[in-house]
Amino acid sequence: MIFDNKKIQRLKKEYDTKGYIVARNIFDKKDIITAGKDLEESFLLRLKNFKGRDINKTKNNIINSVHFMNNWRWSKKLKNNKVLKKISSILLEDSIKDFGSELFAKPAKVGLASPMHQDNYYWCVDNSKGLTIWIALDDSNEKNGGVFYYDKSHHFGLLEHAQSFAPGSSQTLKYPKSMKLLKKNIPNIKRGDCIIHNCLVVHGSKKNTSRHARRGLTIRYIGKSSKIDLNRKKTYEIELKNSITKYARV
Ligand SMILES: O=C(O)CCC(=O)C(=O)O
Repeated sequence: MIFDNKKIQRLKKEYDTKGYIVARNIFDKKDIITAGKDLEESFLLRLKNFKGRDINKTKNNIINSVHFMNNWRWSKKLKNNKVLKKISSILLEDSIKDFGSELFAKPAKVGLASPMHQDNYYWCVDNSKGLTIWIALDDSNEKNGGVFYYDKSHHFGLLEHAQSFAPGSSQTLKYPKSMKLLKKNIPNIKRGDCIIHNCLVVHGSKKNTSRHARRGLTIRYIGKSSKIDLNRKKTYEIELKNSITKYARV
């Protein structure tokens, strides 16, 4: 796909309207396959015995999510994609600042759900200029717990959240029924495609009960002019601590 200015402006319009877009064929498929192999055969193996709040496992001890992927060489490589950087800056209407990288590995049969949420409830970015680039390391769709979105939900601003007690996704919307007003969509995407979503759009994913893994690597950017609201961050950290303590007891 060619991402000329006209195409990018069209994507921006869609992003502003819906809160997310799908960008296909940004990466070389071969690179994504190599990255996926490196993840399984090297990076995740090294984390096997890692303990701490930044990694979450299923009940049978398979890694479900990793919240510090910045050091993985493939995160660095994929993050360097010039087209992605240009699109991100245009969508944010600002220069971009790196805001970390995560893995949602969602293994076959046992992959955990992510309750519906807005990323900015976790991030606490004061001006809400933030986005996530969700890169599909496997095909992702309704059958294997693909990410769902509520179209236009970013227009609601930051919504109230409550503790979810789900490992790796501690927060969820306090009033989920409010989303019934909106259209729910699960983009059907192929390995190497990506979804770019606004940090205020409501999204989540169901369990993966299929025979196929559904690995998504996220790269996140905020605006250069953005600051972290430290009071809100403090509240969130307390909620997270409570959630982890309670989860550890069950
Ligand atoms: O990959 C998933 O299942 C959830 C992703 C997510 O919540 C996010 O990228 O913020």
